Amino acid sequence: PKEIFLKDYKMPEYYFDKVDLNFSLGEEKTFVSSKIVVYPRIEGVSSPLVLDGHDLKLVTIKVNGEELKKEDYNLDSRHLTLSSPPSGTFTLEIVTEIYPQKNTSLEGLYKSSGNFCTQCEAEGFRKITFYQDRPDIMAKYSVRIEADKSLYPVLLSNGNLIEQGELEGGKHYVLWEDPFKKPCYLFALVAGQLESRDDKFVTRSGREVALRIWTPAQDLPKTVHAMYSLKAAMKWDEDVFGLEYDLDLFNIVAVPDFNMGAMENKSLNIFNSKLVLASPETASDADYAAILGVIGHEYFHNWTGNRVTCRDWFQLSLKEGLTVFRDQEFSSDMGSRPVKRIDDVSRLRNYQFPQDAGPMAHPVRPHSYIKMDNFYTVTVYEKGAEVVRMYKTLLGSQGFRKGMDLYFKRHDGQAVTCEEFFAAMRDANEANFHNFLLWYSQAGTPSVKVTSSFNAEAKTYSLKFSQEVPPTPGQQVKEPMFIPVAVGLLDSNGNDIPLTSLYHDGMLESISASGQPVHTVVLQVKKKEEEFVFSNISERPIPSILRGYSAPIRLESDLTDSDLLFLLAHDSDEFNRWEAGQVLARKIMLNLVADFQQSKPLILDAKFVDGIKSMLCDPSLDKEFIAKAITLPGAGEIMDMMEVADPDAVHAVRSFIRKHLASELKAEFLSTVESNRSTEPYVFNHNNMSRRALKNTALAYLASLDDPEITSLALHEYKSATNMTEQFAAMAAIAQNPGKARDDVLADFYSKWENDYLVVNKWFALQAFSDIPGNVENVKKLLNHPAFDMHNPNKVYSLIGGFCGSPVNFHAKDGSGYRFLGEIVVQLDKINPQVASRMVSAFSRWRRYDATRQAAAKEQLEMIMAANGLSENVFEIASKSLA
Ligand code: HT7
Ligand code: ZN
Repeated sequence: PKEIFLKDYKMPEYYFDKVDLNFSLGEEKTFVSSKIVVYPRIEGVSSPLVLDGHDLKLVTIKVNGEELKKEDYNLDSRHLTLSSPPSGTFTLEIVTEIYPQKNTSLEGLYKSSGNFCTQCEAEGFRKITFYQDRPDIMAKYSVRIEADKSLYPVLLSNGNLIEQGELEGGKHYVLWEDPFKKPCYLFALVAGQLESRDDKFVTRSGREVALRIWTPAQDLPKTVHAMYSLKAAMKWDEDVFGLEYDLDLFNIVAVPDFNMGAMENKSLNIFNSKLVLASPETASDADYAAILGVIGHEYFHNWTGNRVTCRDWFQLSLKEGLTVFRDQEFSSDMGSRPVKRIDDVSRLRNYQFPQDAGPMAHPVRPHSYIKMDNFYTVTVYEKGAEVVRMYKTLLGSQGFRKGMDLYFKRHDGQAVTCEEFFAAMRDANEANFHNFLLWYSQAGTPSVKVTSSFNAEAKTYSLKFSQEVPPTPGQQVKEPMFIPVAVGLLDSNGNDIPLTSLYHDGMLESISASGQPVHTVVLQVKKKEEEFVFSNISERPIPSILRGYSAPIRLESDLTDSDLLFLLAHDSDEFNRWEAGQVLARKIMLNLVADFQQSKPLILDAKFVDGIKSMLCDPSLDKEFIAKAITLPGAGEIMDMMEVADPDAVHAVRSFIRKHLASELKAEFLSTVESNRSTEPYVFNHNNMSRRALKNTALAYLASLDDPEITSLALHEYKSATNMTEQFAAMAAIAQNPGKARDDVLADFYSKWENDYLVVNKWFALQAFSDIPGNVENVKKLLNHPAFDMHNPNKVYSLIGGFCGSPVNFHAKDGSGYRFLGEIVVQLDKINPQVASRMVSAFSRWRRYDATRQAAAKEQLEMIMAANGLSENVFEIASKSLA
């Protein structure tokens, strides 16, 4: 397979002006005719025109109306090349034949539950017709679709509906026209038996936009929350960024078979139904929150991605990092900001940090790829969002908004690079961003150490930083990064000390320009070693460093356990309050892991138990915040901090602490469950979600005791639950312990929900993720369950992805978990390479484990590499993992 490099980017030799597509959808085959107005980049210069095409049958090709002969073009398995096209503007007409019914890769045009739909990002359009399939080719499209009327009564594409009518033989047609130029990855087509929930939104300039959410008729009642989310997102983007929707129609279609979450096609967003359909009985609070966030995300792409798009796929974070940042802010404004920040940082630590420390580590803007689909990663998305957040931290809200305004003013209708975004932020604020662009080009999570010292006589308090960016594949030597570190100082009563001035680089700088007291200052750490000295500090403070998690780094400080407990009790920055508890928990867990490995008895520090107790019983705290604060860091996070990851020891320690807390604080947990019951109907709002989150967390702790009294309590909660959040949590609590109660509740749940495939996926995931020893056998059985289907990505993610998330069973020392995944990957790759490559990623950190596990994982990776007809997707991940 060929590796593609950012440094090799070349402007296209030809541009496309107008594209007319004509689809004739059939049961056996589909005909796609395209008529494209082509013009050369340099007038009068003719060079070969290379079109991408994959799995296409070429029927005819014409230039300026004349059919080309075989000798006028060259066709291979991936390209159609016209060696000497006309030197001026010309029309190119191509007819291809494709087979959507056989397309199990779910990219290009395919069928999902009887309906036609498309997925073109990143390079799926080349599976529809021959085209320059690259995002810097932007054109205006018109799309005519004809199909059988009874089978496909609804025919949708981008833009406005211009015309529709009947045809002979029970067929009908529609004509859509999109007035905006777009790259082909934003093209979409949907055809099928669908119905819509209709609503409208009036933009602030008075444009009335028709909103339609399309699903099969029986699912329509479950689209209320999606419609609410869409309208909230439209309003938020106007309020916060002054960005209005630009067409008269916005369609969302929910499909059950989809490789990712959703797709922002211009005015025709296509969604995985998991991220549209919700009712209190079938969807959890987490599902409701995900729907809000993803509907927002795709809608926000209309400006950040569609109106201003990427020059090439290396720039993916230009649209994805920025749009994730925007959806994070949207969700924060709609719910609780600190809780959202905690969730986002946990996700970064649990998934992105390991990627940044492994063989697939790549910069936010990768330097190369074999298969672009493999770079829709947590680094591009989540770390990319952190990079955007840092601009805001450095410039403030108003400065950031000025930068966004300039970005749109300069680049509306263009395909641009990350430098252009950087330049807009810099120029709008006349800012000096030093070497900030390194965040786009250097991979690896920077490690920052900070030490403090207090000088009572001089009334100064110093913070000394030193930073290190670890080597990553292909990047051994790194330069120091520009790191914004938000800092506050607490006095002995736990109050923020007003900060007035500091010495830095031999200069005394004023912190408070307006004379107003400042409690958090953003230090700009730019060198390998750097000191900042606060003046006018009359007592030794406790520092609160990296408030709000102001940069995506690993921070090591000299805070003692009692400092951390103090911050846990008093920090005004809620993120850092939570963080103090997590730092303490991580320290305790790592020490206990060492004890476990040396067969020493496990003893939990009583102060830690007291800290958890006081959080649990503090009525002044937000309940969801308490739920987060009493939840231990994940096993992955702890393994990531070990020299050699030991899943058994981490699992044993985590279980020990959970049981110990449950037995010490049994009365408190019981009263938490009792006092947080409610008989009111389900509402998706922060207060109600917080109550449910705290109750469910307490119940999960209690269930770790494996006590029959608690099992009855959990069963009572399960039976009396009126919503999925509480019903599922109660089932999960019972399912922690093997036995009859577990078997019964799992069977009961399935019989209740067997007709709702999204709920059945939760049931698969719960069983797959279980740490019951030997669970691989149960998962193998579930592969043959009538509700499982390897062709549906959601089912694969639930059952196989869920299994790979279990530290105990996936990493079983006998290699059974690895063997299971190896076999599945080879099978799955034949059906859907994108999904297979996501699954094979579970092996990528195999070198982190002991020799026995390493050998077992390596064997599977080698077996996969040797498989016949391996896809480029899986090849790239497996080969890089072995390198
Ligand atoms: N921009 C969308 C990306 C996407 C995608 C990429 C590769 C393969 C399948 C895909 N489906 C959707 C989603 C988003 O981030 O908004
Ligand atoms: Zn996106």
